[in-house]
Amino acid sequence: MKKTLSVEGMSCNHCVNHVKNALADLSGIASVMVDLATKTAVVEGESLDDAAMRAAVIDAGYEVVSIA
Ligand SMILES: [Cu+2]
Repeated sequence: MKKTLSVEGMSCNHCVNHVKNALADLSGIASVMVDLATKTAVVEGESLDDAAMRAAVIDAGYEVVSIA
């Protein structure tokens, strides 16, 4: 399964890593790719919990606009 999160608030590579690590720490997530230019995080894994992913990104200090 693969999902794309639209994330607001990232301004540099530090932010990218922060979001990436926050998502990678969640269970069920196999890989995370965060792109600063498109403001997206693409996650792949066995089971992706939208609410958990949203909470992790918010906890890290960023906003999730959508999950598709
Ligand atoms: Cu930053």
